[in-house]
Amino acid sequence: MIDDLMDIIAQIEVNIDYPEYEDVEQLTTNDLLPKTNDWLEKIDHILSRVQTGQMLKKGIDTIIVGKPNVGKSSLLNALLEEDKAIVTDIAGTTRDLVEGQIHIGSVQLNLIDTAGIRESNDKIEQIGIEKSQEKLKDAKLVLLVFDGSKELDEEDKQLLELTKDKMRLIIYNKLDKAEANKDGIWISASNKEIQPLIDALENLYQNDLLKEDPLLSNERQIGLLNLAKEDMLRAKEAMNRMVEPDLIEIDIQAAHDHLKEILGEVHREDLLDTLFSKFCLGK
Ligand SMILES: Nc1nc2c(ncn2[C@@H]2O[C@H](COP(=O)(O)OP(=O)(O)OP(=O)(O)O)[C@@H](O)[C@H]2O)c(=O)[nH]1
Ligand SMILES: [Mg+2]
Repeated sequence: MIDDLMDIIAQIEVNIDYPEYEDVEQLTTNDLLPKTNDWLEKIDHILSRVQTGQMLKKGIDTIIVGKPNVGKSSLLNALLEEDKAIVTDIAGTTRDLVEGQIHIGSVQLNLIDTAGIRESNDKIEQIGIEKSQEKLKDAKLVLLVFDGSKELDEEDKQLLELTKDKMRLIIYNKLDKAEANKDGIWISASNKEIQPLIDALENLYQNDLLKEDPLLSNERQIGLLNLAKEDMLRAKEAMNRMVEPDLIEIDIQAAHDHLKEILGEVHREDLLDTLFSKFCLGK
């Protein structure tokens, strides 16, 4: 990420700071607009990585959803390796939310077991179902559980529809009394056979995005990054109003300074190295 930042800074310096390289007087709005768009895109990219990093630190809110009796609480217990939620063969056992945390590699999942979603006349169960639906809205990841020993029915299909815009994993439980005849993750929660799910979770959150990055954690730096974005947006807006390039450069310069502040203690030397290696400045 530091490389990405230095890249933007170096590019701005080439276009704005270093008249020897390109004649500043000749830079027109037409030249600057595509460049500014490009810088904005890069800043947004870094910001989205920062946000992902922050989310991973706090944990990913993961909701276990499904009809009653499919084995949601059994799955929670298997994941937690602890009998935290009550499991019975009575549909509608879980009424309140049951929560627990697990770690998959460096990623924390905040698990929430919920009341099975169905039409119910039971007042207490109905409140539980409403809580499930409320939690579903905020959840970042959905573990949608079906009973693999049965055909999907209308209620299952409604849950597929309800969660279709969410990041989700489709899980078929009770593999011990079923055949894996559909695409999905097949497990047996009550037998603690959940490795395919663990593997799927690992795959989901395993990419270089998540590698430790010193920039991901620092609130001050995130603030500066947002300021740089505002400067760039202002520059872009000025371009659209056909303001003098000189004035537009003031905003770009401000963005540059904010980005450089993020680098803080990173040595000036490194920056020059990047400049020289990328643009052969001064050679
Ligand atoms: N054969 C088999 N039975 C299972 C499995 N997982 C759960 N069960 C059984 O299914 C029944 C319901 O399990 P729960 O975990 O309570 O199901 P739930 O989805 O939490 O149900 P509600 O809380 O009512 O919504 C229990 O009798 C469990 O023992 C499994 O992998 N195989
Ligand atoms: Mg339950």
